[in-house]
Amino acid sequence: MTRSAHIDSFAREHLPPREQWPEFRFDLPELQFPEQLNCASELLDRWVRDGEGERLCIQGAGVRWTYAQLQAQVNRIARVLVDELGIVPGNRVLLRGANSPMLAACWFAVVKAGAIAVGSMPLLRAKELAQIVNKAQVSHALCDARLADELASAMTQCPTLRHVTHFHSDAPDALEARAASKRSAFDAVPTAADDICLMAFTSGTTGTPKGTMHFHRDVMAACACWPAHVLRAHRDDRFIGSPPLGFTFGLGGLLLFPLSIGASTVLLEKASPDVLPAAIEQYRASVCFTAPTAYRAMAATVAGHDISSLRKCVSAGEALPAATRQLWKDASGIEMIDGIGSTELLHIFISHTEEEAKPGVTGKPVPGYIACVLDDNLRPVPPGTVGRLAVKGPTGCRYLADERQRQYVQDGWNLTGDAYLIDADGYFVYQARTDDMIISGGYNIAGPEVESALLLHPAVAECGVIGVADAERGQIVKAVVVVRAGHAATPALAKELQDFVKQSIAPYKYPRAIEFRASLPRTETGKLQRFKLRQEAQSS
Ligand code: 3UK
Repeated sequence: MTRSAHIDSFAREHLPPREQWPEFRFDLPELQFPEQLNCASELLDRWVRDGEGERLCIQGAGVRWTYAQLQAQVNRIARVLVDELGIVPGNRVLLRGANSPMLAACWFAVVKAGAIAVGSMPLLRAKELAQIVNKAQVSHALCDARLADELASAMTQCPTLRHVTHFHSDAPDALEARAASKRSAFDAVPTAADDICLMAFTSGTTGTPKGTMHFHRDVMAACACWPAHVLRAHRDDRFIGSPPLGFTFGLGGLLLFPLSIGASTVLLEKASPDVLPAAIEQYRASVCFTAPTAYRAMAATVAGHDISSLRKCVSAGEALPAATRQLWKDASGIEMIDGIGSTELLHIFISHTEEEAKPGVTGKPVPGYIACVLDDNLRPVPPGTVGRLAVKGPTGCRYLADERQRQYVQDGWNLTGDAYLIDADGYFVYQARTDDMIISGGYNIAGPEVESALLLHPAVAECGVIGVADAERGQIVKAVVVVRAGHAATPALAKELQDFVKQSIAPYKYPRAIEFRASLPRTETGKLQRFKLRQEAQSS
């Protein structure tokens, strides 16, 4: 066994007890990893070593780096971390900034130096930052100078955080200036395959953030499964998209996966649906990662742009409604790849290739993973029956010192909190988050199914469906609807929408209440916050 390279053993000591780990499976030949593995070195240094250093690697924020240039920058930053900031293997380093080449270089420098990269979302406020920093006992932060204030105010409540270094700054003590004076050679710390390299926090809807911990091996496993077997991009592809690198959807899709095949990536600070089509045109991007609502919004605007370079589009984070798949196909000619992933499992574990796409369903287990649908006693349910989604594979949930480990992992299965069924063809069909199922008049109703039905109506731009308390039925189905420009939010439209739903799905599922709004509450990762809609319905 290769010994851990971690000198600071905090993360290892706070892994869940072994008996609470999920079962890990390494069923594919490509999932056999050496005992000593540094994923930063595997993903980056390998190309330079193999004579591919001149390949384009990363673009954005006015930067265009080859693999060799990114490696040189990473090595200089790693020298600053180790020689000046005193980082030792196993230390937790907070990374904070909008997506950019420099943020990516910081991620690689931290991991190459054997430390642990702790991602954060740019919009987090001091209170949330302090929760993460304290939970992970973060000692150092690398922070975009423009986001310095919120971290500075968090620091007053963060005794472990000793060093904050800013980047994207001309200041003499900024990371750029310090790195510029360093040598561009740095040997990766020879970490063990099961040393932790990454902590990703997931907020959920209630309670304090949960920190998931991933090994160097997990990063390589994520690259070996979904990207190789489902996405099937090639080395001349240019990746682009919106999810932040602090969200594992973005970290994988926009950084780890392109580098794992020697392709290039475009990291944009702003990649909202109003600017993404122009960026695709400008960079001639070919593989796009974003959320279902963004594809829906872009479907209306891409006509004005040359997006002919685009050949693969990935949707994740939320269920992809059939109507959105069709709208995007009509607008771009591209059949989307949908995939469900989670922070706990690092990336996508159920998905489908373009050829296997089936509207309204997520797909089948990605090679390397197995999945099933279980009842409340963790017994498999027959096809067509709704139950709890359960997954096993080479990656899985290990929360940092958290009692909620016992909820996510039971009997060796990762239970994602999603209600699913398996259809007659073996496809996994998303129903709702388990907590979001609506029970009305004795029927179980999945809000997203009603949303999908509403989204087929031309007047509906976006919608969210929840259950609200009702004396007679327990709950009734309520739809909160944002109308498309040019349509009036009238009682007549509400009636029309109700009739429209009754015609496409079982009539008992129709929304008995409809409210029109200008926008819906969403997380920074684009997820609809149904709990907020519920809270608002309760208090009104
Ligand atoms: C939901 C989906 C239906 C589902 C993520 C890709 O979203 C990611 O991670 P999170 O931890 O949330 C996980 C939960 O989000 N979900 C995600 N994708 C889909 N539901 N269809 C989908 N395609 O409830 C899941 O349990 O924020 C997604 C890659 C990495 C990720 N971290």
